[in-house]
Amino acid sequence: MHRDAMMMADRSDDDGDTSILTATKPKTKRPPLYKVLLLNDDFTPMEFVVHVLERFFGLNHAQAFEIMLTVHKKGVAVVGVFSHEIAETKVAQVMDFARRHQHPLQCTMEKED
Ligand code: TYC
Repeated sequence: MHRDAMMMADRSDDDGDTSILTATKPKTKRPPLYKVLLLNDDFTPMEFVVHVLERFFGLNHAQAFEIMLTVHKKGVAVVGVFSHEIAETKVAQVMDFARRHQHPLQCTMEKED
């Protein structure tokens, strides 16, 4: 028997096509987003927090005052949602500004679900 015929003797599917097609979605995964959180404390002046929110988060005075009050009453609030890099920059800007003014204001970031 011819060599190839021998090899094919017990294989009906002999063209290398296993007939298993795996459908794959073109993955265009969006990068994760991060919440920037502002934490309450007993010492940072309210006006300073309002200024921080206006300066670094582009909020108008009324919006900034409202979020400051939410943090003051509830202990924490989301002040914005950003890419990882932008969130890191905002946190660093707030932390540096608070440190330079000797206020214990804390700002952190957290991955969105
Ligand atoms: N609790 C502060 C006060 O009574 C005000 C404050 C608000 C501090 C928000 C921090 O993230 C903060 N002076």
